[in-house]
Amino acid sequence: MRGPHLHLELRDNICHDWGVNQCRGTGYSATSKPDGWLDPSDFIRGLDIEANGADSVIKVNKGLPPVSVKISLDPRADIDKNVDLWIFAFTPSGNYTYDWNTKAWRQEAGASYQGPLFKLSSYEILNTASSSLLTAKGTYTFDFGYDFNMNGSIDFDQLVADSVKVIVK
Ligand SMILES: [Ca+2]
Repeated sequence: MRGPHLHLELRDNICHDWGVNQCRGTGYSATSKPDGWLDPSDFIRGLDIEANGADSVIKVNKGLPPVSVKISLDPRADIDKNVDLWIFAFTPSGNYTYDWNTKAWRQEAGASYQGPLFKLSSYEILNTASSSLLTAKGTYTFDFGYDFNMNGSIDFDQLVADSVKVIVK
């Protein structure tokens, strides 16, 4: 009888999944997802927010270049779990929430979306070429996250979140 154990697996572009022949090495399993082993990907709650492809901070001059803020979701094992989803913009002219239902920014607080978590490839929530949200100089912070207690409040103890900052000079 096997006891609980920790399995560490390293992956790259060639060795990206269970049972890939090139991955054979110490600890390799010939069986896909053997009993008692967990896919390491299940521990990675994928979400991302970026501005012009940058993950943490970008500096731009006022008006140029245009700024595109995009989000993506790859919740893997957490897919379809009910969540409060949060998309915020903290700006020099106030705080905004991106309403997932209307696909527009609003000034009222509250969740962007409530319901089952879904997969989302790159999706643009702001483009300054067609928005007046990011026209003044200053620091803009965009937060994107979700929590698993669908109650309309942010539950920080189970919040999965990412953030990007845009500094307009
Ligand atoms: Ca909540």
